[in-house]
Order: sequence, then structure tokens, then C-alpha cells
Amino acid sequence: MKVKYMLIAVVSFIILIFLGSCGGSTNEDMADSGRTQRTENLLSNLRKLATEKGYLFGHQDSPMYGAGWRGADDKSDIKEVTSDYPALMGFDLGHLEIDKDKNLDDVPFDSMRIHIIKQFNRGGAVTISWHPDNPLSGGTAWVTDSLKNVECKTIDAILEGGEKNELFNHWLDKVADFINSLQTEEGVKIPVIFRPWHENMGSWFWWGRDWCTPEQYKDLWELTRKRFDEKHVNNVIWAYSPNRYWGADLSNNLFSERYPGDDLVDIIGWDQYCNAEEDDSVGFYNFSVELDSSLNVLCQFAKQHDKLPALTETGSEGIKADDFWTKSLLPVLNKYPIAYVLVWRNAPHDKPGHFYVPYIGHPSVSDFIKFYNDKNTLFLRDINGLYLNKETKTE
Ligand code: BMA
Repeated sequence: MKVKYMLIAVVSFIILIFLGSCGGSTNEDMADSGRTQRTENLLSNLRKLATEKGYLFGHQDSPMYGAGWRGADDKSDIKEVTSDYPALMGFDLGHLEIDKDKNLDDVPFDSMRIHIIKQFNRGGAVTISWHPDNPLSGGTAWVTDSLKNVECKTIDAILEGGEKNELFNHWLDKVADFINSLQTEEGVKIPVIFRPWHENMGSWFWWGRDWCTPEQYKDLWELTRKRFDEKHVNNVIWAYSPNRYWGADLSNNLFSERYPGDDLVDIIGWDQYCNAEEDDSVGFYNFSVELDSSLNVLCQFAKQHDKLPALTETGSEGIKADDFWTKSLLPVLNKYPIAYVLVWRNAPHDKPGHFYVPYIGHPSVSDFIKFYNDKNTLFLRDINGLYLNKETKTE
């Protein structure tokens, strides 16, 4: 008898260790949804902030590099200019799938993890995008003319029964493992907003509109979710973010056609950039008008589905108007209950003029400070003390 109980105890111990190593079991409170309570809290706190207070300001790769610097501890162009951190930081997992140490923009995954933990520890939020290579052609996430023939076969190849299904599942596992590995020293799993298969209403990525049917696109989401569930990923808030494209019909259809489904999505986002050049006041004005109409439809759609809207990517590359922040962006953003706005990376070292937030000496600094001081734009100091990532249930 004794031996039997000892055996049961040993087997249970092994199972617990195994689950722990899969990322499935931590000592944290779990919500009924199967996610950590912290993850649910982040979502409900974002929801509360969006209706009562404002929207988080986010910046891609903020602590990794900026204008004239790279890899300096705890630096960020936002911090240089405002003495504050963005409330939200974005990171990209492109090239994790092909076992590189660094992502497609040369960010080492190990230091990405460190900075994600730091952002969490200071009370901020994190969002993760993924620009994976093409699993069929071996090319990048971006479609090239010579590979167009291959792009339209990619989704078929990775879905169940396809020749690259096994490889692709393996890729998903690596991303799931990375997200599971986002834990503090105390073993607290860090909640992240994961935003895969973005800008799918354009055709520049291999998962884009011309390369798969709406059903295939939704199957891609289902496969992603299934694989993450199998890996016990329980710290993800899911964001679906299509984009505005030339000639888009801004009816609800734009969102609904490829919408993965209410059970797969928490945040419905939107990517829209301002392409106006210097001195093109009409271009900047048109951007605001178009952004306004997009956010209007987005917020309606999100409300119908009881989801949280967000402006998941925006900005003016090189900030081509000094008053871009208070003139083109702020008045539109302040009209809508969005959870956050994220602008892209400051990487002039990579491509000249490729930056989206001002750095010391840039002519839009004073306008950005006004934007920063607006009561609706939430930076780290504004959300500190709000316990965005608190463990215990907030309601
Ligand atoms: C794009 C550009 C690219 C970059 C990619 C992924 O918008 O910034 O240079 O590789 O995002 O971060």
C-alpha cells in the first residue's frame, strides 16, 4: 500500500515539474478563462482606462536603440525627451522561428526578454508583433515580385495537411516558448498583447489579402491559437489588427471579412500611417480625416463585438510636420475610447529618416511635449499606481 502511495506522489511530482517546464503552472492566481488573473486584469484595466482616462502611448523597440545610440541600459528616445517612459513598449519576434539569436532588426532575443521584464517591473505594458519568414519559400515576411507564385501557396502549405504544416507548427511552438519564458525572477508570467498576422488587408506580407481566402486566414488564426493552447500559453491578450489600404471601403465589412472570431480576439486594432511629405498641409489634413473615419468604424465594430479598440501602428516616418502630434494625431485620438496608440521604431541607423518619435534636437520636440502633457495621453508616470498588471482581481 505504502509503495503505491509513494508511487502516486512521485508521479504527481513529475507531472507538476513537467507542467511547470511547459509554462502551464505557476503559483499565480488563474482566471476562469484559463489565463493568469494578471492577464485578465491587464485587459480589464485597459478597458477601464480607455473609457475613463485615456490611451497608453506606445513605442516600438523603445529601449533597444534610438537616434545615435544602441543597446544603452534603460535609455529610450521618449525618455530623453520627456524624462518618462512610454506606457507601452512594442517588440518583434521575427527570426525567432529560424533560430537566430537576434530578431530581424538585430535585437538580441535575450536582451528583448530583459527589457520586457523591466517594462513589466516598472508597471508598463508590452505588445509583441511577429514578422516571420515565409515557411514555403524561405524568403522574408514581405512579398517580392519573383516570389508571388509561391506566396499564394504558402497558407495552404502551412495549414493542416500541408507540406509545411509540421515546420510551421514548430515555428509556432518557438514563439509560444518565448512568450512562456517571459517571467520575472519570482516566476511571475508577464502578460503581453500578442498581435500576429497583422496588416492582412494589404498584400505585402505572405498572409496578406491576395494570398489567402478569408477562411484560410481565419484557419491560420485558429491554428496559432490551438498551438499556443497546447503549449499552455496563458499570458496573452490577442490583438487582431488589419490596415487601411488604398480605395478601402470603410464599411464594417473591412473588419468582419477576415475577423478571426470573438473567441480568438480581445483587442481589435488598426494600422494606419501618415504618408504626407514636408509642407504638404493637405496631406496631413487628409491623414487626420481618414484616421477619424477609420477609428469611427473600428470603434463601432469593436463595440458590437464587445472588444477593445486600439490604434496598433501609426506615425509619420521622419515626423514630417513639427506640429504632427497636436495637430494631426491628438484631436482625432481624443475622440475615441481606444486602449492604446503605438508608433513605430526609431531606427535611422538602419534606414536614414526611419524614426517615428522625436529625439533631442528634433524640431517636433516641443509639440511632442504638449502631446505628452495632454491628460488623455498616458505615459508610464500616468499609469503608475494604477496597478495595470496587478495579480488580484480588480473588480
Ligand atoms: C518595418 C520597418 C522594417 C522592420 C520591420 C519590422 O516597418 O521598420 O525596417 O524590419 O518593420 O520591425
